[in-house]
Amino acid sequence: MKTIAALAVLAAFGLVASSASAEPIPYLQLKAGKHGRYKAAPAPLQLAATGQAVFTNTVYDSENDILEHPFGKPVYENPVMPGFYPDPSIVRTGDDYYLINSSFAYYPGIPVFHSKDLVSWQQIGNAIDRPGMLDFSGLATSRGVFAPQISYHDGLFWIINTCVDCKGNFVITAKNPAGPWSDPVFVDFNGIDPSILWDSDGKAWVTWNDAPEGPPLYNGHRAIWLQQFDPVAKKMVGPRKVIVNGGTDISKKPEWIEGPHLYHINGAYYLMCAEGGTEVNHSEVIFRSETIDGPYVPYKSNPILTQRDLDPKRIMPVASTGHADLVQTQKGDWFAVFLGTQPYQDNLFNTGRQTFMLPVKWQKDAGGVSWPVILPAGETVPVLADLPDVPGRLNKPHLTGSAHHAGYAPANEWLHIRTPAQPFLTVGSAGKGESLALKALPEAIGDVKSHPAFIGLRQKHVGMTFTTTISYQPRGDADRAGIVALQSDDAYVFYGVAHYQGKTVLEIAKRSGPNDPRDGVPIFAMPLPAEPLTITLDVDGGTAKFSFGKGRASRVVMENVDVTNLSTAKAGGFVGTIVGLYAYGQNP
Ligand code: 6LW
Repeated sequence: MKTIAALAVLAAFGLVASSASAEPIPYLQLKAGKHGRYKAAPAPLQLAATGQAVFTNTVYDSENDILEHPFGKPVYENPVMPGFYPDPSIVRTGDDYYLINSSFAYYPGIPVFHSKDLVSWQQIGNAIDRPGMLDFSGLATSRGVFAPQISYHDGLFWIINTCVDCKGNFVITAKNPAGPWSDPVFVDFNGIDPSILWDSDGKAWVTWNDAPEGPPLYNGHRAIWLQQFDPVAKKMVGPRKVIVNGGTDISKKPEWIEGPHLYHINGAYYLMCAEGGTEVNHSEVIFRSETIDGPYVPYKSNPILTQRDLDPKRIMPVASTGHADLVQTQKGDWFAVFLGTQPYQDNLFNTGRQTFMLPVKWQKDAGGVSWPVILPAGETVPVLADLPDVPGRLNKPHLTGSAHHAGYAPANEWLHIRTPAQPFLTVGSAGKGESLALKALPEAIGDVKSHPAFIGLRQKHVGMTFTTTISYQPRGDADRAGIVALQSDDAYVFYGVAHYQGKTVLEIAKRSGPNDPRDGVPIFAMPLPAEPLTITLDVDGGTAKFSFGKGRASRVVMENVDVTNLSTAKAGGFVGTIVGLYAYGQNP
């Protein structure tokens, strides 16, 4: 691997830094819209020549390893939502399905999706889309909003959720799931993963995961709690009670019972939970009770979903499946959405936990009692499954193995690291294309207290290309602007324009842990070849290639660079890689 010392050698490329681009470009200033933070407003603005990084021709492409699709009949592909979309929760009203996910400390938070056919999901908004709703300041990327649940009752959509390390459990409501959502009302209980059951007698009940009564007996000893909820006062009422202690069999020390969802189906209460922790031992289990407050009896054939017993060396594995939610179609069929991962090697994955979906079969036990089963023991999650039989079904295969974005559309998919403290993005047009101008704030990725000038998209597949044309003039040594692929403030890759010993350079830097410098360890630098400069990051599983220039004139500067620092196994946490644009300047 080349080091920063290679600078001088690479100067032999004969490539010299040019000065900043001279032509100012007319921009449209964007103002906060109804549901998004940025929406076009027709006020032209001249960009300041300094302190801004201007990105044009920004394109994201990604794909999974190629599958042979036997298209005998219409199928859909799993994951239905590739990329960092964990802890899915789903609800149906009439012919419309809505789904939400965890988004942790990214902003806007809690993406909201709509579907008519249960397989193609369009993002219609973000439930946390006003900076005043929740403040993610100072939170690591895997804190913030964990495992939200969406439900519908009496003309209103509800989300109940936890803001971890930022005030705890809260509810928000909306008439339209696209928004606007109400400001959070915090509710009085500790723990995480709350979920509401709107019971047929008009009562509402909340289940959640918290510490057990008394001291935990072993590591991972948790409990599922139940309490009534008053939706008018938005307060918990009556006694709270542990309905599952530890998990399916406390004598076996089950770990991390969590993500509870309670359903009232055919006169019985079914409590579905994740068990085993959200890594390779993850699973989904089911309990049943005749009455709301128990006793909740575990299914004898639990778990009803897991991949933990399968050969880890299987081809193209789906792993760590669990944390499911159920939905019933208009025709009465049941489906489960759940999270899973797609390791490219040895449980390494950079894409985070993704949303999968499978049909649910009801299985009768020896006593004639019915239980929902998502996947029989020992079976692998099928990558292809039959399209759900719903009125909105389109009779063609629905494939999710590739993705493409050009420019800033759709705006609601772009994420900030934490709630932005000030606007820094201007979206405008440059020539025929779109330009994204980032004010180079003195807020650094790598510093958890920062609100960096960064916008990014989820890496959705094992192979990804991100390219942009950048115009930026750094003015001091820490100044930089370019592409960042990020798993956390401690684990990221930077590729772009930086400043090194008084020179403007094209740099690659990697941060692989909290002990690495804030701006990462530079692994490559050369004098800036030209400006504006087109730079491309290609990721294939755990390795990356870095190049610049366009078409035939493009040049590879480094390849086979290890980017497993972006994997969950190495970086830790609950999120997935976000790739995007970053600008930092000490003197904006
Ligand atoms: C979530 C827990 C889990 O709160 O991971 O997979 C935690 N399940 O239920 C973070 O997503």
